[in-house]
Amino acid sequence: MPAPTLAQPCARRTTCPYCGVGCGVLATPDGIGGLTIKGDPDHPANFGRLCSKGSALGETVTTEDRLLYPVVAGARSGWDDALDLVVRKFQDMIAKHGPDSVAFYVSGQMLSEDYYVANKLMKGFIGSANIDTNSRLCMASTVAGHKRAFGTDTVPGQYTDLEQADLIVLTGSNLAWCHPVLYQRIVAAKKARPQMKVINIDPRRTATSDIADLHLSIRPGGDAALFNRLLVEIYAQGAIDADFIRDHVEGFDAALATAHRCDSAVTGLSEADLQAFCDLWITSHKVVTVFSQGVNQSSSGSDKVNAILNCHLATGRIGKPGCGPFSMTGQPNAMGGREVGGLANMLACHLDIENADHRSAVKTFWNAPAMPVEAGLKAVDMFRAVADGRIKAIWIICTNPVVSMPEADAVRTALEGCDFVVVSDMYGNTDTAKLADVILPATGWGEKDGTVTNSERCISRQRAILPPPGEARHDWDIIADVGRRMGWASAFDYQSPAEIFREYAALSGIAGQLGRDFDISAMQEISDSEYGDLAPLHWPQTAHRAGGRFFGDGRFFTPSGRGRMLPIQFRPPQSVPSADYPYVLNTGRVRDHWHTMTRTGTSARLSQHLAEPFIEIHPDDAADLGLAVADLAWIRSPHGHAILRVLITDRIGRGQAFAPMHWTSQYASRGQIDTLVSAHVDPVSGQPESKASVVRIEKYHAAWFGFAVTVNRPDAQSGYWASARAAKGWRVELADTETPDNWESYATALLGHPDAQVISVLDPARGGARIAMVENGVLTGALFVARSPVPVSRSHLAGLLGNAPADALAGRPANDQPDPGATICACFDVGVNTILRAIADQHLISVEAIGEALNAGTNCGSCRPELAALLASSQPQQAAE
Ligand SMILES: Nc1nc2c(c(=O)[nH]1)N[C@H]1C(S)=C(S)[C@@H](COP(=O)(O)OP(=O)(O)OC[C@H]3O[C@@H](n4cnc5c(=O)[nH]c(N)nc54)[C@H](O)[C@@H]3O)O[C@H]1N2
Ligand SMILES: Nc1nc2c(c(=O)[nH]1)N[C@H]1C(S)=C(S)[C@@H](COP(=O)(O)OP(=O)(O)OC[C@H]3O[C@@H](n4cnc5c(=O)[nH]c(N)nc54)[C@H](O)[C@@H]3O)O[C@H]1N2
Ligand code: SF4
Ligand SMILES: [Mo]
Repeated sequence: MPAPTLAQPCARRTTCPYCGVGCGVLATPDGIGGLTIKGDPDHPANFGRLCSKGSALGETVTTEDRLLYPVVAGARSGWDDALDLVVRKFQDMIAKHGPDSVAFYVSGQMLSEDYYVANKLMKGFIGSANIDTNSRLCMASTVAGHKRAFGTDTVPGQYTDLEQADLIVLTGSNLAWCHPVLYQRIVAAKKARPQMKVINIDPRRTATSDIADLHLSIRPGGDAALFNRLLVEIYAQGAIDADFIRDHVEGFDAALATAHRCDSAVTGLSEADLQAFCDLWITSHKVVTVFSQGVNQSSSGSDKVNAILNCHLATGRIGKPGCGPFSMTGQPNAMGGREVGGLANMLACHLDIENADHRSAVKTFWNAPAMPVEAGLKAVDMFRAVADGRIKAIWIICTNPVVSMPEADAVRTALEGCDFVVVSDMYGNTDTAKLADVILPATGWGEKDGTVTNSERCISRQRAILPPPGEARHDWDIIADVGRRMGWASAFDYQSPAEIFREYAALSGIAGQLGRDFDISAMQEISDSEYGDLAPLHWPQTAHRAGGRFFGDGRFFTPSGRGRMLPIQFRPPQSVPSADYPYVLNTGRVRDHWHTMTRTGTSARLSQHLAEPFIEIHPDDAADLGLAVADLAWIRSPHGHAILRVLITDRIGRGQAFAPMHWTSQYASRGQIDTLVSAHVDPVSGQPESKASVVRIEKYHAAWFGFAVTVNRPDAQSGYWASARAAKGWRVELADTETPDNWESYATALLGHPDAQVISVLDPARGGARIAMVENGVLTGALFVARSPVPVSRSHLAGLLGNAPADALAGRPANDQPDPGATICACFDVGVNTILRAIADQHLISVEAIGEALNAGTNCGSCRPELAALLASSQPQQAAE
């Protein structure tokens, strides 16, 4: 571990902008506009570790493609004109149709200060509760579950519980890829204490399963039934904590009776697996149940959460070292957004919109002219209201709903038909920004100042290190400016995020007096310089208390002060497979991309791990569908269609499929997965069921397949294409059902090198073509075409860009130069073939040995689960490329 000193004299401490682990980062300007990045050894989330995404942050602060000035109706504008237009349009709508005719759709990636100001403007001043956030797609079921059980939305424990537990149950969480540093903390803890056990519950096997002593391939949606079964077993085996229940819990009898009536066969798990799970849970005294989107993104998400919480309440395994339910937050400030009241059904500081005392306290504190009395529209309903014209103006900040909302094509149509759409983003070319009347350039990570709260309630500073590019402004500043222009000068007269933070901390003190848990009033008089230097700390922060766990003392925030167990009935996913749509489509994340790829897509290193949108299907299903390795397939649902590369694997069950959520129209012709996903929601939380839609899969009958590399961004027009950054340019996969007349002119249009010397080898009889573009003696582009997926070495060709074109048309390295294959270790750029060769030639038998031989896995460690899988595979996998 690095020494706990700053690595370089001018390194600044900040926080990673990706996942909810909330790692501390040391960022040092490199003098040429970029940053060098290291993990902060003193941050309590990561103690110096970073994953592949965090390590690559320096590459993503490029100003390429950034939006540098406001855009109105497609043309450059000044800030005054743009903001005056926003104000005029919003005021017009409000005057004509009332405050509920406008809406804000915001994001768990805004800093708490940005978020607080947006919420204040909408709820206190515009007077509507129509502000909702992408956290509705992410955490809403957990929020609802926590509030039902605890009377408040609180994560009871802290990260050290993961290290102290005897058993960690990971359900609906691919921690190895989505919270990699926490995963590594668990790996290290398990190594130090081999008696520690891990259970992974996920319909498919993932990188996370590698650490599991038991993997349960649960039927999609089965979690509530599984935890109901556990509750029954807990009771049957006498493992309840009778004192804790008597003194601190209500609803036990009803919860148990309902659980008794639930049939655990719906989990699809064998009796032996069910029993093994229950026995291990019951006999391990310190249990942490980690849950994430496999639980939340379900039409029974809130019930799944409460089924889990029931088991922890019944055993008193909550809020004690090594014990508790642990919801992993996704976004860097998903938790902060919950604290500032970003959801349409909440007020700031864990106060409730539907509670008259809470409303009036906030109204008085803000000196607010108007406060809504009931919850606003939740994300899915909000975009439906845009579609049917109830909402006539919407401001979308820091999120890309045309890609990330279910039934995404309907969201697109809704925004196309909306009278007035404003988008604040770092980039002007996102699928959502392209539909905006006004695009406002926002500063991004590395340029802005504020706070975020991670999964364990730790508040950390993000700090500005680089200057804003062009005319970009901070989100809080843009929103406050609109508030002032709307006539509320003093309420939005903020000069700095520190000032906003003080106000927010003061409001939390009032919330504390009203009996709420979120109280950081100890910081309400923090000075600008103290705020500047603020070290990470856990809430609450009051005169009496600093951080710590909740509920171990049996005190809850319900009216009775007791924790509530709920009777939970199993409900299957809403979409039911049929003859037309026989497969259940599960969706989620890959290791090196972040959501809609606006930032990770700019990094060549992060784009090499999985360079193309894909769909995992079982080998037997592939055989039924006539699909072979590397074929393309049409995926159709009742809502839309996509074309994806087929990845045949027994990690996934029969009848199921899995596809990543990341690809957008910037990177693929038809890779947007949310066009397929149904907008069924959980009735309590309003969270969409993003993990269980139904689809049909059919072979895409390509007349030809192609692969190209180019130093320019490719202008792909074919029926299928997917592009990714490479070190010196781009790589692009291609296919179409029609064959172009002339490959050379096709290549010129695609690769855009009109003056290049063209070297080509054409084989019309076999439908093949190999074309290289050479300018000034170096390779600037190459295209390979064949009737079946082209078997050239992607990484080798991408590496030839900008070099002498000697053997480019061979498509493979010469015999004396081995082909590294697809990147596994992003930090040291080590490919799968290199690793497989080293395992075979050097008889490597451990991940550590691979590290010694090749460096792979020795920096961020994100690829260690894949290295383990490569070691474990008795038949080394065929390289993905
Ligand atoms: N690399 C990377 N990391 C990220 C992100 C990213 O975009 N990229 N995004 C961040 C965000 S915002 C979030 S919310 C988190 C999400 O983090 P996770 O929730 O860990 O990630 P997902 O891949 O969405 O889904 C987790 C798993 O749920 C499984 N699953 C599906 N249905 C069920 C079910 O019915 N029951 C159970 N038990 N499991 C099921 C899926 O197969 C999947 O493996 O990741 C955060 N971290
Ligand atoms: N099918 C399916 N769909 C899903 C999910 C799934 O598992 N499956 N997961 C859901 C979940 S959990 C989540 S969290 C969402 C995420 O979905 P989104 O929030 O739509 O995804 P991002 O790509 O993170 O979008 C953030 C946007 O904000 C911009 N941005 C970045 N920083 C800033 C900033 O400081 N200010 C401003 N104004 N803009 C900024 C980025 O360029 C980007 O356009 O997706 C959801 N959708
Ligand atoms: S685990 Fe990775 S993505 Fe998450 S906060 Fe840490 S460095 Fe960032
Ligand atoms: Mo999320």
